[in-house]
Amino acid sequence: MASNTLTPQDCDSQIMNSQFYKDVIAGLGSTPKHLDSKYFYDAAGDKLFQDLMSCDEYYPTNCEMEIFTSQTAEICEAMMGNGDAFDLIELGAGDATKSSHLLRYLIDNKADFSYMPIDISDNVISLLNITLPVTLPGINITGLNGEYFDMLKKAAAMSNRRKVVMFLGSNIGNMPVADAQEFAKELRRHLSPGDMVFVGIDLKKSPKTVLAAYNDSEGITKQFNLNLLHRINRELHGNFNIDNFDHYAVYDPETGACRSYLISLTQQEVMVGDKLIHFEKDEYIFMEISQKYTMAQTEEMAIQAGFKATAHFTDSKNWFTDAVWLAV
Ligand code: AVJ
Repeated sequence: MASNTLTPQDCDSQIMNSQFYKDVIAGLGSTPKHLDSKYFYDAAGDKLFQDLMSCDEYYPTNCEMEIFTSQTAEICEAMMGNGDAFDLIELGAGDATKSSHLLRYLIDNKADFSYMPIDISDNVISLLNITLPVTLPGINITGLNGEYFDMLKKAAAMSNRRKVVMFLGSNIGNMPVADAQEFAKELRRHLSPGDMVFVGIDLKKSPKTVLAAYNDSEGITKQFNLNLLHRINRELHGNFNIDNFDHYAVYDPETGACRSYLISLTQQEVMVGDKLIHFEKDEYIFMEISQKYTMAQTEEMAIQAGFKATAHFTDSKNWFTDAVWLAV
C-alpha cells in the first residue's frame, strides 16, 4: 500500500480529532444537550439558508437589503468619513451579496479603500478573490481565511490605515447577550480610536413576526436545523434517524431571545463515531439562539464596549438596524 493512502482507521482518527467531532460529542454528552449553530453551514446548509433568505416570513435579509439599497449613499459617506484611506473589513463575508451594494458605490465614488473579507471557510475566500474583481472591476481585495480575531490581528499588521469593520445580517444575534457584549469588547480591543464598526442587528418587534421567521410554514427552518443531524451522519459516521426528530422554535418577547430546538420523538439510541448517545422521548437538543434587541440596548452595548453609536440606519418598518459604532 502506498504510504500516502489512508486506511479506514486513519480516516476515523482524522474524524475523531476534528473540532466538529469534539464539539458534537461534548454537546450531545451534556445535560441539556446542545449543538453549535455555526455548524449549520455546510454546502447543504448554505443552500437551505439561501432558500430561507428568499422566503417571505424570514424578514431580516429583506430588511437589511432595503437599508443598503435605499440608503447606500448615506451609509458609504459615513464609512468614508473625511475621505482618508481605509480598510473595509467584513466578518463572515459569505458571498458578499449584501455588501456588494456598498462596495459598488464606494468604487464609483473613488473611495480610497481596500476590501478585506474574513471568513472561516477557505472556499468562500478563494471564490471572492476570483469573482469580485469581475463583478466589481477596480476593487482592491485581500481575502483573509481564518478566525475573526486572528485575522483582525493580521489585518492590523498589514496596514495602519483606518479600519471599518462590517458585521452584517444579525450574525451577532447568534450569541447570547452576555457573549455579544464580550464580543463587542474584544472587537474594540482590536481597533484604535477613529476606527468604526458597522453592525447589523435585528430589533424587537411583534412576537408573531419573529416567531414566524424561525418557524416558517414551508418548513425550511426545520430542514435547516435537521440538516445538522444529516451533516453529522455524513461527516462523523452518525446514524441519526432524522424522522425521529422535530423542530421547535420559541420567542420570548421579554428577553428578546428566539431559540430553536430539535425534539426527540421517541426514546432512542444514536451512534456518532464510536459514541452511543441516548435520547429520552421528548428530550431536546438546543440548536440556536437568534437574539433580538431594542435600539436602546444596542446603544448601551456600544457604550459598554468603548464605542460611541454615531448613527443607525433602519428599514421602513423599523424591524432591523445597521448601526455605526465609532471607537473612542
Ligand atoms: C444567519 C445567524 C442571522 O439567526 O437569523 C435563520 C440564521 N437561523 N433562520 C438568524 C438563521 C434560522 C440567521 N443568521
